[in-house]
Amino acid sequence: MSVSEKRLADTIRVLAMDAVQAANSGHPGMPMGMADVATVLFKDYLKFDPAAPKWADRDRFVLSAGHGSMLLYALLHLTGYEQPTMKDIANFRQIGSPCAGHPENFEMPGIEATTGPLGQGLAMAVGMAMAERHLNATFGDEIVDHRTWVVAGDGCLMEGINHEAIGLAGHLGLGKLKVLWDNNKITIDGAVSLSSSEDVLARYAATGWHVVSCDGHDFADIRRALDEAIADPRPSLIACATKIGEGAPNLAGTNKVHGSALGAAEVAATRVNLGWDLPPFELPDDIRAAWLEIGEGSKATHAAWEDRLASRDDKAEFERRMAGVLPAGFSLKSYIESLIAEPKKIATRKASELALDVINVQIPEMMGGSADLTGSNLTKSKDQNVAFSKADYSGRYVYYGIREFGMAAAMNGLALHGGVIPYGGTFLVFSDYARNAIRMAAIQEIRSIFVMTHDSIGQGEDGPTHQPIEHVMSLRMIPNLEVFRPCDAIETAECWELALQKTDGPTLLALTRQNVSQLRTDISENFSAKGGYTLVAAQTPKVVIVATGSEVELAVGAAKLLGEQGIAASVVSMPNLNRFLAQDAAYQASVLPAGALRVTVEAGTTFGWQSIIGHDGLSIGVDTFGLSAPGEVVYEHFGLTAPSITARIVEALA
Ligand SMILES: Cc1ncc(C[n+]2csc(CCOP(=O)(O)OP(=O)(O)O)c2C)c(N)n1
Ligand SMILES: [Mg+2]
Repeated sequence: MSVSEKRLADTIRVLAMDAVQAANSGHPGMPMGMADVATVLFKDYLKFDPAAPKWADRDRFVLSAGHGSMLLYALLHLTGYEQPTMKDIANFRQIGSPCAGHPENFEMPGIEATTGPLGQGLAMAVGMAMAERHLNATFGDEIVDHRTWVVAGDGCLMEGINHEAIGLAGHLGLGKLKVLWDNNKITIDGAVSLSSSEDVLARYAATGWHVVSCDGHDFADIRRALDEAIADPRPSLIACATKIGEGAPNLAGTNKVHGSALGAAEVAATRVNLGWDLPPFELPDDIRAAWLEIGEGSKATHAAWEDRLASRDDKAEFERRMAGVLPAGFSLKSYIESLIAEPKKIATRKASELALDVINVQIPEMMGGSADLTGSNLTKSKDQNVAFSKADYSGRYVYYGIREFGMAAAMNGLALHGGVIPYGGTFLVFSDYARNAIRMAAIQEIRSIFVMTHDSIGQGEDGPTHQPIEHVMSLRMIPNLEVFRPCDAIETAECWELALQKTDGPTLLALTRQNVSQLRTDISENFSAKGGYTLVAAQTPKVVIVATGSEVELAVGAAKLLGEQGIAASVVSMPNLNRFLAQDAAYQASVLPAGALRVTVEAGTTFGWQSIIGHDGLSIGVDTFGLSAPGEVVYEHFGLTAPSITARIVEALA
């Protein structure tokens, strides 16, 4: 190769600088600072094939410092991915260009994860590295043996989630996880020293990581550090000392290059400094050819891998799992029939466990876990008797520890990697801790399944800190997140089935701690799929009571009491409000007939139920924090009993 590494790296610098300048928006400093490290990584270490961006055994590359998105766009373009084109890069941050402000996994192949919320890229990479080890243990070195590389900034390491993520990775001994830290000592406000004086390397070392430092602008030294990292069996933090905005003669090393265009004068000065005389978005032939050659670097490795896969008996099974397709014949039908034969009065968390017992034997790629609440979330199925651990990566149950955010982000990484279907539990009230990862699952259109138990004041004695109030409704506001609150064992099985079938987004199951009666008798179809349906019909009802989860039983009781008073009331179970609101008007009208008083009952905020009751209905719920007492007592206190609900309805009708 005739082009120097410096020149290859400068290509990234110039593209990043010019794209940000054209958009007059973006972050040139990070790509310019990490250009040398990225060049070495892509040239000599990363296993990738731009012609086959979904190649299952490729190394994963996660740009955790997502604000430096131009680094990734430049690399994808230069190494020969179909996208982005130079035109896309010239339209950086504009509508229609896949080169969005931060990398978005659905925009183009080669972007492994959507990043930008600092710290989460690295935390998702932990999940990817877990998936790699699990599939390696299942299918062997021959077809699964790759690394997960991360570029992270000071911000990624400072975020709280970093503690959770590296604790998990260190404990699990994820030696194929290699983090390149852009150690430039600058963040937005200025020097890192303004806000931080911790010994990052000591922290990582204390967590079971291998740490090594290098000069991020010295190609030989970068190679030395990468070689050392690869040789070490532990996950590695490679601290790359860099200068933010390297190449910009006046602004490099300052926070001014973090997040704004360099400006015409500094762009011109940088061109002079780098000896770059071409106009923006034009590349010399020799540089273009050299970068494309780098893109071809793993071609032979990829071809050999395809040959190995082709000769394997388990090829179809491996490909099925990686494609995220459920096993042929997967069904919960006979389990649901068994519930009809023998109805169960159990908590929906227990119903979820029973469903998982049936699901996990049929779907070997299910990977469960809990943030230290296994016995409460009931997330561990009978066949999950081997924990996923350093000693045995074939295990299908993850003890995530008390790391809700870390767990949710790792689950997203597992889902992004593919080949496994992650689910994990905690108390619903702590969904707040995990919330941004839940949101990121929704943005990334991935199948992470969040099992959130103790879903209301019914939680009882632990009191207001542990009793969700606003949670279910606020989670419903996240686009592309399916939120289910099933009312009994049958609906719980239906909701699990829907969660598994949803391949382009996450699902959250809100499940009770307390027992609920089995209410469903008609199992002719998965009624939960419609979001809401008439559970108890009434002839020309005067009242329609819409309820979710544990309150459906109360609604059924209230409807009965109303009937005794000559007031016809139907009951609608609504495990998924958004799904119901997405049904056509005719279906909605059939469930909510005009003229009937609409009442909603949910042991949580009444905010948001206006979408069902309109201006003249009645919403019964809990709009304050809960209180510590046995669950039934708390329900009673808040008027959530069949007689109280009945009285409120009679009053509203008067
Ligand atoms: C969770 C989160 N908080 C805040 C931000 C806003 N933000 C983007 S970059 C940045 C500073 C990051 O510093 P560093 O990682 O050192 O990046 P550098 O300036 O070196 O490029 C901040 C605060 C964010 N993207 N995500
Ligand atoms: Mg920095």
